[in-house]
Amino acid sequence: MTMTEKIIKDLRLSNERFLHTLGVADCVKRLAERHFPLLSTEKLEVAALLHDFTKEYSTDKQLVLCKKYNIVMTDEEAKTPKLYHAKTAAAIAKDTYGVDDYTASAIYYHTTGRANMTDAELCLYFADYIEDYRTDKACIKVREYYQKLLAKERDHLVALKKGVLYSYDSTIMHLIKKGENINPTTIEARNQLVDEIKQNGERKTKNDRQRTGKKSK
Ligand code: DGI
Ligand code: FE
Ligand code: FE
Repeated sequence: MTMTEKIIKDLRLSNERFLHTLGVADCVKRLAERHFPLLSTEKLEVAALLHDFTKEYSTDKQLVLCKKYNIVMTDEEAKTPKLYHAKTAAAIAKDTYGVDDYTASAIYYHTTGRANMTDAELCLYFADYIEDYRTDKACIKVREYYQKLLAKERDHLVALKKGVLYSYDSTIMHLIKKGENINPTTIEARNQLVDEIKQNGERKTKNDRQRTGKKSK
């Protein structure tokens, strides 16, 4: 039995969550092939299959796992049970399935994202948002925005980064509307991408001006 077959057999998820998980596994491979061809798609597929492994566990069961694996949380995170599953799933991925730290970190940050994400973190975070089985409006909008950018941007990495930024904005606005707290990691991640995209744009404009001989204002 391969590792992916074993994980699929071990998953105890509702039908909807199971389909979402398969959707993420498919999407993460496509994202990696497009943007980061050197990444191991096998490892990413394992991360995708495990990313919501504990999502449907009760809060109590999650807390038991947090204790078992010495998962460190800020007081604020501790007040947000929706964030637990990413951390507990990452711990199980390492402990039970021998996933390496680099890959487990993609599971750990798949809900909040973080500033300066690794290539694997970017792929899993975004695949979780835009995979084909996601049908809510916000996800569809992010998916379509990213697809449009792929057609428009010469550098496809810019399309990915802008897509991720749009997803952060969407999540933050959704949480505000619902009167929920916002994890500072997501805010930091959002601000870092805003800076990165701005600097990228300025560098490109400068290079274009140098190529065309046009003076900058
Ligand atoms: O597990 P999934 O449903 O596939 O997706 P996910 O891991 O991105 O979790 C999404 C849920 O997490 C959604 O209900 C919003 C919630 N969430 C994400 N970031 C924050 C958050 N909730 C709070 N309160 N604060 C956050 O920063
Ligand atoms: Fe999740
Ligand atoms: Fe998910």
